Amino acid sequence: MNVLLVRPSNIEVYDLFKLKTRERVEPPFGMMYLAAWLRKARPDDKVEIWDAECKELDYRKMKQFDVVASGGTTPEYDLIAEIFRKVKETDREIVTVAGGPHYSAVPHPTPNLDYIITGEGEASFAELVGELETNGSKRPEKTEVIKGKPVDNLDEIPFPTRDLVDNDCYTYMIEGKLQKATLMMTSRGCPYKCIFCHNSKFPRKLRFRSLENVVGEMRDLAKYKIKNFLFVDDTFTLHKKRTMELCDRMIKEDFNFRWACFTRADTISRDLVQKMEDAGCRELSIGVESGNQEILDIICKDETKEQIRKASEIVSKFPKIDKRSSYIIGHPYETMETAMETINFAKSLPVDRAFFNIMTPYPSSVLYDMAKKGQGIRILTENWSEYKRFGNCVIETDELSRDQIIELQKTALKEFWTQPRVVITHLERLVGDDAKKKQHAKPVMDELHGLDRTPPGKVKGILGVLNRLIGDDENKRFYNRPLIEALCLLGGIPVEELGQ
Ligand code: B12
Ligand code: SF4
Repeated sequence: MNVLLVRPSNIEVYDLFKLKTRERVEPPFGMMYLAAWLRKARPDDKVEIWDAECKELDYRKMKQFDVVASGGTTPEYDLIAEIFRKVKETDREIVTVAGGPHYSAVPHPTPNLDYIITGEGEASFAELVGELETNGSKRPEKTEVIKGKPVDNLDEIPFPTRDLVDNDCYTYMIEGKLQKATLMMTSRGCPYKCIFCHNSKFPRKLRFRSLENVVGEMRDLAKYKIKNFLFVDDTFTLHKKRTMELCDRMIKEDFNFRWACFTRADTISRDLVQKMEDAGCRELSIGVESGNQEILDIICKDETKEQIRKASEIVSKFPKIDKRSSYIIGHPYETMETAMETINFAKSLPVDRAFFNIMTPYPSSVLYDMAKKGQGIRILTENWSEYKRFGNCVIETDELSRDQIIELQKTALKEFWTQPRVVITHLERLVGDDAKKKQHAKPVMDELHGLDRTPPGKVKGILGVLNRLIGDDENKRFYNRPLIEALCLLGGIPVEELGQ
């Protein structure tokens, strides 16, 4: 059988960012796993992956395939539906299959779609391709839904098919530079049930790959000249001993990778972060979500503000690691006061980069069910393409309107990023050891020292210095983008005026 896996071009998902550019492109990882299993289960099949993020799709060439499959997240839904429409327009006989997080949550029959596989797709997709071969690619009258069977022993899944994609297309911001990078996943599942997350409604059984298997995949990365990656485990540091052992192996093998990961505050300890830094960790993302303990309890974060503060203090001692903390505005029962508590909590932590998302009730979460019932939060639209967390809002809470939530996101950006200490840290990073740059930035930094707030009247001057230090270095511009946007907001300057 000839099988094609297609990843949509999802740049449109990011349209609502002011700057309409993406700073990174991740590989179509789920599809690379599907292809890996298919090759193992059915070595005689021909399988290809086309990634519209890297290369425009050529629908005429699709005629050569028996099966075309695609999938993705909720805001990608319309893009995927359009792919299936065009596939069927090209040739109705091609069998279409969808999967991934959105279709798992909303497996509704759809025109142009023959099959949906929910959950982890590897084994069931290969099985379906086998059945299609046996029955001569017979298509069902109406979309048929198949429940995916997860693979228990993750070591049985071959490494994702990096040979089927153009690895040079994929990048990640590491050490302030956009670099060639890939994704790695050492475990599946998460024992927590934060109500806004996929895991709250569709928990995956927690499974770990053996360290030998993970290290084997890392050795394999040399073939593709890949030196950087993002671990996409839900919580990379879930089991401290295992994480320490993995880092020890990475150090012993002398891999010299630079990598990023997601974690939870309650899994952080000094010795662990030290080991991670030694093994090449250069970015740590912590989901803080809220600065109000009652809200943290409502969303089932299962964490205290104290734990978050302690973890932030620990990671602040590791200068090589970029700390990303993320917050959400628009939780169920959120009020102006609780949202401001979140903003002030973020400001009080010793972190210099914070990201504020607007709560979005993805249909794969318990939050969606609460929002449908109006439990402290309500859904305003089910137009899935609007389900993005930046600059758009599809909800209101009992106390906050949609517009107030959008405004609060801007307030958060402005309040956090224009703190003099945050501005100074970013200026210092741009200056580095360069004496000339230091001299140029010194007057502005001196003016900010000791202040609680950046005076709006100083914004133009700071932006001038920032722009000069950044010059035409796109990496530096991306890295400092939130700071630039926040300063523009504070100074009442349209971002577009800066020519970005
Ligand atoms: C890395 C990541 C990102 C990266 C890159 C994603 C990418 N590769 O394009 C970034 C940061 C850009 C990102 C952005 C967003 N993300 Co994200 N992301 C993830 C994360 C952490 C890992 C994804 C991954 O590689 N998983 C590993 C692979 C193996 O799993 P998988 O992709 O799910 O694939 C398996 C199955 O889904 C299925 N499958 C997948 N595709 C297909 C196709 C077919 C045909 C079949 C049969 C089966 C199938 O089989 C695969 C193998 O088992 C997941 C959480 C998670 N742990 O999975 C969230 C997750 C996918 N993201 C999510 C969300 C909400 C978003 C955003 C919408 C958030 C936003 N900013 O607005 C955006 C959307 C961007 C987009 N392009 O769609 C949600 C999706 C929920 C939903 N209902 O859609 C998740 C599940 C997080 C969560 N826990 O809720 N994300
Ligand atoms: S948000 Fe993170 S900790 Fe919470 S359930 Fe999802 S993956 Fe687990």
